[in-house]
Amino acid sequence: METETLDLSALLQHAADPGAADSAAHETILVAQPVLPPLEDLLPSLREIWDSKVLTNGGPFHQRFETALSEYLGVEHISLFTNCTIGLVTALQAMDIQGEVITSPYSFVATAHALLWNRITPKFVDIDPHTLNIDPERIEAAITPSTSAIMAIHCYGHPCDVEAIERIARKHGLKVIYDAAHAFGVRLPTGNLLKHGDLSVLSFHATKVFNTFEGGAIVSPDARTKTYVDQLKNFGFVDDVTVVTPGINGKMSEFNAALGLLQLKDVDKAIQRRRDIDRRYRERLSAVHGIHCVGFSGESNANHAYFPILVRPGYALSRDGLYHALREQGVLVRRYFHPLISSFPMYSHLASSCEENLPRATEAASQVICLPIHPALRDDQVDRVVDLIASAGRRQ
Ligand code: T4K
Repeated sequence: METETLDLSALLQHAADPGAADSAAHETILVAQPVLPPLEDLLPSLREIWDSKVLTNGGPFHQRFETALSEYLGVEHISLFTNCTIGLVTALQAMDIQGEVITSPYSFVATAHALLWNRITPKFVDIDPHTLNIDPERIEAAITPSTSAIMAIHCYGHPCDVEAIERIARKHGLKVIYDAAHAFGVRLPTGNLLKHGDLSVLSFHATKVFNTFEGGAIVSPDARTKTYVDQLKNFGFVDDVTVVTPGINGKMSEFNAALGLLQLKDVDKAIQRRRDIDRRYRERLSAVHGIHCVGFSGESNANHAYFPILVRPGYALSRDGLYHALREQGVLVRRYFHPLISSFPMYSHLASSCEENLPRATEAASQVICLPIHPALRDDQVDRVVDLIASAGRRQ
């Protein structure tokens, strides 16, 4: 994701046994760490899979997980996917999106790549400086006769201004696809976030609030759309001899589905722990001059997928200065989402990629650091991260 190369297995080994590699080193604190059920709890499901030898293609665990997930999320029509990226590529196919799509440059690169894989041109629009989501006020000016959709991201799990986006979409006859990779379990005070737009796409990647190792899902508004999405993720088959559309293989395997079914049991507890960590960071960081916490405290409907801070000019170090200071101490923070997608070579030639068009996204990408947040993170580790940020700021 970022340009530095990570030796993940060495990293994880060090995190599990920090003293083993270097007894003098500080305990490594990862930015994210997956929640896993006790292995024993998964074994009966694995035995069932081994006995039946049904490994994929919509087997019993796939069906059970899909049903359980739709109940948990409060949506009627959901299709499991192998990951969110293939889900995004498929969502664009399902809506027959072509030409130009308005999107945010402040996201993981998969958002825009899904457009390129469909030979769609992204049209980057600046973000709202408070939410870091696409700014609806900038969307209308970016619409051209070639625009067919808006692809908005609920960045860090903070909901987009869905009402405003949908008003614009209706007025101009555009589709809306939400990249909801970060938004598992997020609710709006006014209803279900995942029911907004034409389609929403979730990620169940290892680093997410809810994981199936790899995985994802598309939320559809009605049974007809879900059926089409299901055909698209299965090569376009409707029965064993009929192919109606050039589909892809986006199916979730029985292993991932069995894990997902089990993971649902503890996800609320995991989100609650994230909420406590979020609150602790905010309380303690409020005393550190120049550090701004994105979002706000006590968001009861949030999932606390990430804990982004902005390192502002009032802080004694630059963003990169703090980033390196923390990493030197074993706190493996990340700069999600720096660099902006629009600066990558396959996008930088686009007129909408120029910095003058994206001043707020450019500023956010130059100031952001995502601090560690995951359910296994202890209070003393949170305090250590905050103390390091406070003391690095004082030392200069
Ligand atoms: N849209 C948006 C807005 C997204 O953020 C993403 C993915 C997508 C779409 C596409 O979703 P998927 O197709 O992946 O379902 C990570 C993830 O790979 C990526 O899924 C995620 N967004 C992105 C924001 O971050 P990296 O390169 O930062 O991950 P990595 O391997 O450096 O892991 C971060 C930390 O997590 C490590 O320090 C250790 C820990 N970790 C990671 C893995 C993979 C573990 O403890 N265990 C693990 O298995 O990209």
